[in-house]
Amino acid sequence: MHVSAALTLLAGTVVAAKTQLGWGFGGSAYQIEGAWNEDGKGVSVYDKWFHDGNGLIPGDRNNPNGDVAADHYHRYKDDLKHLSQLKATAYRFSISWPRILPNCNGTVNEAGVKFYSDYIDEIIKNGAEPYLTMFHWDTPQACQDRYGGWQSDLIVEDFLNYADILFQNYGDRIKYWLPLNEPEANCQFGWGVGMFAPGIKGGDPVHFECFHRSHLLHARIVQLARSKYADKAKNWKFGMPSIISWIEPADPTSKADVDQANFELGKYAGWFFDPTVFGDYGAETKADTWMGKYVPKFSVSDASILKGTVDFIGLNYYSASSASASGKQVNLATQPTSEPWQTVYPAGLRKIINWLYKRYSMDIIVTEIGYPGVNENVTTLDDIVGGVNDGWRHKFWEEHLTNLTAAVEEDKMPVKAFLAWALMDNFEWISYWYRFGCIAVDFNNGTLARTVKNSTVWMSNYFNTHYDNPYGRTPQV
Ligand code: PSG
Repeated sequence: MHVSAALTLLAGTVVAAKTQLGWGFGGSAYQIEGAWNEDGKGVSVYDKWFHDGNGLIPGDRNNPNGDVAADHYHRYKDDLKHLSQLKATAYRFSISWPRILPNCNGTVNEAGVKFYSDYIDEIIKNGAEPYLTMFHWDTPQACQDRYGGWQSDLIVEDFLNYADILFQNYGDRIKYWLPLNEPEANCQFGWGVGMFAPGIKGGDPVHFECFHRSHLLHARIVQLARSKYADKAKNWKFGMPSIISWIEPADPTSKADVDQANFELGKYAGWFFDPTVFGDYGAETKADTWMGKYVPKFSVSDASILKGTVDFIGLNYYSASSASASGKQVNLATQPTSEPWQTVYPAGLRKIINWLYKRYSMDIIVTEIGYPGVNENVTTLDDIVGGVNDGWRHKFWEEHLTNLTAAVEEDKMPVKAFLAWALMDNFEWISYWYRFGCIAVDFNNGTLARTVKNSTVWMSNYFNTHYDNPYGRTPQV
């Protein structure tokens, strides 16, 4: 049932009510907060990783790390004012686990608990619905030192205790919970390949086992919420944001290519989302020659607690590729990007939404989507990395939002929110070079001054003319 079908009579004119769809921005603690050792915060694996001199790009700014980042920890009140100024209705943030439990031994840092309580109040004051991410990869270093972090089942009990603290302290104001952001990427980069903190090169067996553990942990967190906080949890919504690219058949008229593309989509969706919806990895995941070798089996009891532990599919959409039976590839890119792993393909947003809905029949929330800018050699649309007159990002939003609206209005897809990555320029895990922010941060001369990018003003206008606020919050500032 679409709200747009409803008609309201207003002062003699017929006004069609618009579809309700939340919109706003996202961010993660390590990438923006800074204040890495303030107010009782413990060391995270990323603090140690960069302090030890890892992850540096030759020739990049001197020893980049998240020690200061965008200094959001000190400037959050001013930063969050942009939400009301831009009339955003939602904001996704992550909690730094080591601010809450600095030593991984159960001792709570009350200053950390208070910081995020004030933070949530500030989001709400600015009229936005808070989406809380419990974990965006900044594991306490103490958990790594004690038992190898995500390589050990001991992390499950520690994390459950952490989640319980968050439910207890923030459950009166938070409805949308994202326990783990892209746990597969965390496991792959941190413990499998070892290119991100803590740099463990455990290979495929560790990567798959770590992700399997993440699924089981997610299930236990939701189980805890629904048992211990049953009353509130009736209104809570859980999701597991995962990055999934659209895969296009190289030749859409070839059945073999279509089957191949579907198989490849299925193996990723079946790895990331199927366990949370159906209680098991997907058939394609198990059949894949690589994944099939490593995905562990869920026991009958594990499967029963896993099944149904998400209320929406959390889609992080950044990229697309092609697949074919013959190995032929087509280039889908519609515009340049400074990220080597990104292919900008706006039509893929509409297609992946339809594909996911067909598989899961569930609400979909775009939990991340964004564009890092282009480099100085490509200036025809007036955009350089870090620029405010960001024509390329404007094109990026305009084409993706056209596809979003087609999915919602024409295809009748239940997309409930769209969270642009990110609120502000930030530390992109290795460098400040990639500027995903909707608000520019002046890292170049160190002032960290904020300026709203032109494309963001355009996006705000687009959402406010096309969609209604589903959350019923209004700014109190
Ligand atoms: C993006 C890119 C890769 C893995 C994961 C992401 N990769 O290297 O292929 S997801 C997402 C992440 C957020 C980043 C954003 C942009 O959750 O923290 O800032 O990508 O890279």
